[in-house]
Parts: sequence; structure tokens; C-alpha cells
Amino acid sequence: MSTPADQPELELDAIVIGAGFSGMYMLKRLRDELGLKTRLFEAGDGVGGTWYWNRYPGARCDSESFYYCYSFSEELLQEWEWSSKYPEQPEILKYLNHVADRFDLRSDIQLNSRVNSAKFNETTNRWHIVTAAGERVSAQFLISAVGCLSTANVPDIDGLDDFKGDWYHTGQWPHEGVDFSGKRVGLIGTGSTGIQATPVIAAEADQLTIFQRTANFSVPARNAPLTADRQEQIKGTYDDIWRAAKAGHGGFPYIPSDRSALSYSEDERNAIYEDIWQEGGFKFLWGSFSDIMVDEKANDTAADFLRTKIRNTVKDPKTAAMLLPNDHPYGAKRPPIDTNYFETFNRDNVNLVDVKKAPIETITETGLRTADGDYDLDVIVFATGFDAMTGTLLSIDIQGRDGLTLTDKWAEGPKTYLGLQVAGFPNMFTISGPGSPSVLSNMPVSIEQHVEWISDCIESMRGKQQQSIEATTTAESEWVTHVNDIAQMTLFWKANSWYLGANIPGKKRIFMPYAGGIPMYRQRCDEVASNDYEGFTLSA
Ligand code: NA7
Repeated sequence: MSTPADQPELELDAIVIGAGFSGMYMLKRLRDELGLKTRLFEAGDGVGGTWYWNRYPGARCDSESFYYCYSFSEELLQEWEWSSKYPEQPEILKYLNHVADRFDLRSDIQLNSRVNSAKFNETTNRWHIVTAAGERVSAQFLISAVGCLSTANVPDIDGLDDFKGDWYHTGQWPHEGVDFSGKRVGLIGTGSTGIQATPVIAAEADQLTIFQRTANFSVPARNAPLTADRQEQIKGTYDDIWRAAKAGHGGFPYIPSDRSALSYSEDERNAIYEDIWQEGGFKFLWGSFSDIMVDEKANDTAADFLRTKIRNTVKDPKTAAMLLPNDHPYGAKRPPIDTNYFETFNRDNVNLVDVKKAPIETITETGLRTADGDYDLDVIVFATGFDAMTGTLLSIDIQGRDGLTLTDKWAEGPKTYLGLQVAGFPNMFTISGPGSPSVLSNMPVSIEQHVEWISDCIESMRGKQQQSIEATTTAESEWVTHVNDIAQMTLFWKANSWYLGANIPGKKRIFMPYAGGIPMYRQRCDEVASNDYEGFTLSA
């Protein structure tokens, strides 16, 4: 019987890995606008990326629906109807499936096809990939659209194999869902995911015990249906919305605040916080005061306001005290937004356990043991995050020039030029790679900018009959220094966050995303392109 490995190598112009927001738009640009023979390889059995995998209860987007979407097609913007301010995972997945159908992308998307290795041939300037099934494909260009948060982090806790109940990681949730009714559930993790899942699981389970290592700040989302009037108003002003989003530091269409939190009296400041807290969402961080992420004293004012809200919401003073974040500035870890998270601790069937004070020691046949005692559980939910920004790319055996592996190249942390390319890896591009605004921004805005920059670059190369493009080591190291310098000016350094790789034991502590904001970043990318791709070596 013939297997994919027996077939001759398929020769293409471009290979895209990953069928989320970025991969699908990349495929469309390369295929439909540049006419490149392109194929997209996706490990899952459906499109959607993050929104395909993350099906845990309560999963929804923290950016508002009307700007957490593609802007490239006016028809798509006009025809798609979002049901609410913050859409749930199934709705975003439906949108991405609609995009795949509407632009006829499926014919060039190969599902159930995990890319295991990618090797660059210097003589031909082509990449050769092998899939898990053994299929071999080559192309001049290799574009990673693997996402920033796609490799699940299941902590290495002794005894997991002995557990007689069921366990799940939120990023690999069963498609058929999980029935929690009548169950004693343990949830580990209080990041954005744990905070979204807690109220929904609590409403269904018999008992929910939350194992908290770090108390987290959270602002209410204030989700609500999108009325017909609001839809019409949004659709009538999309040009302005995108103009504002592209000009906004984080790709959000808010008018950025230029006021310092320290230039107001406490009462005035708290009145401003209260208004924005009532409105809810990310705006609390990005739209209240301009110095929250750069000045510790300013940050303290926001943190104090949010701690007071927790104290006022949670009725049991001991539980409230445990929920007060006290070891990092607000926003230095990715700020969650929630629907009734703190209120959930007023339920009789919810219990909070501090596993910083009494760490988890082992998982037993019947539950979980901390330094303080045993907890009997039927289900354990790991809301323990991801090997962010580098984990997925490094899980592919990628070899560039001179047999250099990406794993070796990034041994001391990820190095890129503009988050778009890695020196030593010609013709390989990374969409929302480390060193770009990516996770510090409204992702679709950053993704579209990267996809368009990459396809313009490839178009320019083809126009000039250039065969390869590679970031120079000088440009790369200058960019890495710049990314670090910018991050040092912020408070992001002051938390053990996944932005820094601090959630993965042994991972090098390097601030990975670019904190300088979308406008400055976009301007730099545009300058590089208009200066004949300054910082890249292009070969004829
Ligand atoms: P996060 O933000 O990485 O949160 C993971 C949570 O899990 C966090 O509270 C961690 O505590 C906790 N954690 C991780 N490992 C352990 C162990 N071993 N023991 C106890 N607790 C642990 O992941 P999310 O999925 O919530 O969010 C990821 C992003 O997805 C989110 O930021 C959005 O961008 C979308 P810690 O804080 O490290 O002490």
C-alpha cells in the first residue's frame, strides 16, 4: 500500500502553517493576490486556530467583537452580524469557518496535517517540510502562522497518571464538551482562562475548588447583546473604527488617554476609574491613564482601586483577602476581564485554596494533595496556560542555513528582526512572532499588518526576481536590544508572566512581545520596506 511518504515531493511556492486568523488571511493574500501556489497545513481537523482548540466553558474573546475581526473585506464587515459585545468561542469559530467558505480557502487548506520538520536548502533557496503522515512538500517560502498561545502547558505534577477521575487542559478541550453536573471539580489556574471558566463551571458543578497560585486582577467585561442600532452604527463607521484601531497603541479603537493618574486628587481619580470600571473591559488599562504601565505609583492607584472592588464584592473576608493580588503591578500579567468572577466566591459550592502558601504536592487516585491536606475530586481542569510565543514553533524541527536549528538559535530566548524573520532562516516569516506587538495588541489588527507586510515583501521580491530574503544578524540584534529597551521602560518586568516565559520551568526569562505599540512598530516596518528592505539581505 502506498503511503504519503512514498509519494513524490509536492512542489509549491509557499507553505503556511496554521489555520487561525493569520494563516487563513496569509493564504488568501498569497494565493488570490499574488497568484502563488500555496498550501496551508493545519494540525486540527477544522479551521479556527485558538478558537478551534479553546472550547472550555466560558471561553470568549476579551476584545470587542466589532474590532476582533478582519478588516480587509468591506463586504465581510457588512454582512457578518455579531450577537454580542464579547462573542463566545462558538461564534468566533463560526465566523472563521464562514471566512474559509466565503473566500473559498478550504481547497488549499490541508487539515489533520501536523508539520513535523522544515529544512532549508541553501542551493535551491527552498524549504522542505515533512508532515506527521510523512508527506513531503517544498516551497520557496515558509510562513509560520502557528499562533502565540497554542502549546498547552500541563504542569508536571506527580501522580497525574494515577488519577481515577477525568482531567482536561482548557486549550485541548473535548469537542463534545464536559458534563460537570453532580461532580466535584478542581480548577488549577487563575489567569484569563481560569477566570472565564470559574463562574460557568461553578453554576454547573456540585462543588468547585479553585487552586490559586497567584491572585489576579480582573475588570468586569460587561458583556451585552449588540442591538440592531449599535450594529448599524458600527457598520456605518468602520472606516473611522479601523483608522482609530491602527493609530491606537494596542490596536484598539479607543481614544488613548494622555493624562497622568498622578495629576488628579484621589477622589477625582477614583471617579474616573469608577466610570471606566462601570464601562468595563480592557479600556480600564488602556483608556484610563497613560502612565499605568510605566509608573509604579500610577499603577498602585489602579491596583488599589481594583483591590477595593474585590473586598467589596467578596463577602467572606478571608476569601477576599486571599483574592487580593499583592505581588505584581496591575497589567504586568495579561489582565483578564470577567463576568461575575469575584461574585462566584460568594456561592456555597465554591472554595478557594492558596497553593502558593501550601503548594500542590501530588495528584492522588482520588484528587489532589497540597501541603495542607487532601481534596477529593472527580474532575481536574488545568487552566494552566501555554508555552507562549515560542513553544509551538520550537516543537517543529526547523533547520535553517548551515544546519542551524531554531532550538539552538533561540536557546537564550527568541531573537528576531521585527518579529518577522530570524537570521539564519531565509525565506521563513513568522506572523505575530516574538519581537512584534502580537499579544500586547488586538490580535487581528497586528495579524493583518504582518500578513500584508509579508505579502508585499514577497511581491516585491518576485518583481525583482530575488530568490531569498534573510534578516542580517546586525539588524536582528539591534531589534532584540530595542525590544528589551522598550520593555525595560515598562512595568512588564515586574511579574512572573508568560510574556517573559516565566510560567515554563527552565525557559529563559526574556520579554518576548514588543511593547512600543502598534503605530511605532508599523512605522518601523514601513520604513524598512520603503528603504529596500533595510536590515535584510536579498539575493538575486
Ligand atoms: P495563564 O495566563 O498563563 O494562566 C495560567 C494560570 O495557571 C496562572 O494562574 C498560573 O499561576 C497557574 N499555574 C500554572 N502552572 C501552575 C502550577 N503548576 N500550579 C498552580 N498553578 C499554576 O494562562 P491562561 O490560559 O489563563 O491565559 C493565557 C492567555 O490566553 C491569556 O493571557 C489570553 O491572552 C488568552 P501563576 O500566575 O503562574 O502563579
